[in-house]
Amino acid sequence: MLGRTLHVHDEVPSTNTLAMTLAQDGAPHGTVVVADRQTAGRGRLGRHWHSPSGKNLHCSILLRMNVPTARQPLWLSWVPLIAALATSRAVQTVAGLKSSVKWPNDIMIADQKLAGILCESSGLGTDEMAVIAGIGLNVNIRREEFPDELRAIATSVAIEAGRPWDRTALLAALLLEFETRCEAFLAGHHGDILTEYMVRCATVGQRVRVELAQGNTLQGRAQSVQPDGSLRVAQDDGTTTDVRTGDVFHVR
Ligand code: BT5
Repeated sequence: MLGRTLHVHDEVPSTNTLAMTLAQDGAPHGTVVVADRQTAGRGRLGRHWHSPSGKNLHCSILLRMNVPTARQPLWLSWVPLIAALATSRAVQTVAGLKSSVKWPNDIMIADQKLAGILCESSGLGTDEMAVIAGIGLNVNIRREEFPDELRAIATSVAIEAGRPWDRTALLAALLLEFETRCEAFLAGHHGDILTEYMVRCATVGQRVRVELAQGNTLQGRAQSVQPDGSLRVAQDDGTTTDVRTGDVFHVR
């Protein structure tokens, strides 16, 4: 059960970093690390995650599952997508707010980022693998409290709902949504999760610009999310590319 072992801290550099250390020391499946504040909260590609005290949810969930080596790449591709789906659903269940997912794992309300996800793993090569799903969800931060560079591009549950929300209730709902979907995925209900993800994914059908890891860019229309979790983009020259990693921008 996710959260049966719970580490709660006032302040850590990064819940993901602490969760990875705990994983390497043998922490059990479902261990959750929560911190009120992060002094070095991390986004993808070394980016910073703004994590002030007393406002938002910063948590990292350790998934220690037995996944046959051949299926591990698929599992690794899907954990961030499942975490995004679970976060979006939890916000809707608890606060009644509809959000969408920008592929692969940004949770958005009207083009502003409500939550972000950073997944990290270790232990490839054996059947037992440890994946850390780190989730940063803006809960009670007010617009004027965001630093200048985030004010126009970020939002929070409180901004959208017009009142503060209980971070613990959101965490509990998130753990439940995440657990049921991880189990369904590993039990073979991959197609159901893909369908659910596609329904929430605002990227499908959009014109997109994708900045790829190697510094290349491609532009076209996002057609679908593929069973392997990649985003299929039909480019303007008629070719089709399945994007596995990259930063996606919705283009108007
Ligand atoms: C992410 O990266 O969106 C992943 C964020 C994961 C944070 C969680 S918190 C718990 C756990 N422990 C960690 O150390 N990390 C995880 P990326 O897609 O690279 O987006 C990063 C970008 O989002 C930044 O460059 C900013 O533009 C923006 N950003 C930073 N802080 C934000 C915030 N609080 N709300 C919205 N946008 C933010």
